[in-house]
Amino acid sequence: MKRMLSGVKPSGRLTLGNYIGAIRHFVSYQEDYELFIFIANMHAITVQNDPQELKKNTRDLIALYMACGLDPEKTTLFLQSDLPQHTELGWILTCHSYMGELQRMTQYKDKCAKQETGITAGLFTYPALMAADILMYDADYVPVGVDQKQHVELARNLAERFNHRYGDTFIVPEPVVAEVGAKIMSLQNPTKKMSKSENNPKGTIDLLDEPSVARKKIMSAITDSLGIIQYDPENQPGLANLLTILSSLTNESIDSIVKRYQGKGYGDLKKEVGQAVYDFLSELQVKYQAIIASGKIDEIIQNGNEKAGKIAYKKVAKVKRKLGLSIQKR
Ligand code: ATP
Ligand code: LTN
Repeated sequence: MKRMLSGVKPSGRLTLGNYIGAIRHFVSYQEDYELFIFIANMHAITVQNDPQELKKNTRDLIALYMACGLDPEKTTLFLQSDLPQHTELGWILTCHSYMGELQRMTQYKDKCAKQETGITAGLFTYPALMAADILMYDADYVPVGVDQKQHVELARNLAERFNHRYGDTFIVPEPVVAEVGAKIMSLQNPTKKMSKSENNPKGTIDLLDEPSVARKKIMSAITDSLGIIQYDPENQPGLANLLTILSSLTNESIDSIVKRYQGKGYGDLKKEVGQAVYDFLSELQVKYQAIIASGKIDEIIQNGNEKAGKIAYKKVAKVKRKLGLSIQKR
């Protein structure tokens, strides 16, 4: 069975973008792959965090992973910060990354453009840590939203570079980016990604939003004045975003939705999207509450940590031998 790995940062409340672009795919892959899904909390501290909030977001993320359908019996769910090998391998790969390579990462460039002060060195080097997360487990595939593809490509380059210098050590992973929903846009600014750390509550649907509030956000989503229902992300990005959300939540193709809406208005479409979001969130939140109430989160993470930890321990030991960091004779 091929191995697949991915993670999400607990950098805020999970959004519908995280679900559509990432988590729903994880769920569909767990039958056919050996799946490792983790909470990338060492990535969350690349920006300043309130410790209580980070804890809450982390527990919520675990519960939401499961509420979305990840089954700890099938998938290894673990917490990055509990396994020190991630930062260890992260450092080693930082030492194999070039400044120019990291400077080219668009996510870093975007963050630089937005918040000119307070950019940490961690924010700059985090793709090397992400590469460590991936290469540690010999993942064949890495499902991500389109914004993360470049980081997986860096992981590929680092794996090849390392293998070339020291002999076969890492599997060269492949990014898997879905065709529909790889980039859900802000409802208020549809040329920008819907993002959990962005402070624009009207543009973002949180998975823990009150369903009726989420429906209102859809009803007031920015569209355009053309008045024609068609899928044209370039000229009608807001409308394309709504079509993508509906298609992702109902599994009806965008083409078929567009056909159904010939001669109808944006208001009708918004109503249907709003209802789909309302139904989805209502059902998800019932499951989320049950998981929180079950008190099983700690045990699930401990089990996942144990399983992942064994692999991580072996991999870092191998890397250290290859690099000449271990001096014991074997
Ligand atoms: P942040 O705002 O803190 O950068 P984020 O909301 O962008 O966070 P991440 O933790 O970086 O979320 O991403 C987790 C996964 O969700 C990644 O695979 C990412 O590509 C995907 N993802 C995030 N936002 C979206 C979006 N708007 N549309 C589709 N996929 C998304
Ligand atoms: N950097 C990613 C989260 C992440 C990840 C990973 C995703 C960290 N390590 C390994 C896939 C594989 C993000 O910000 N979304």
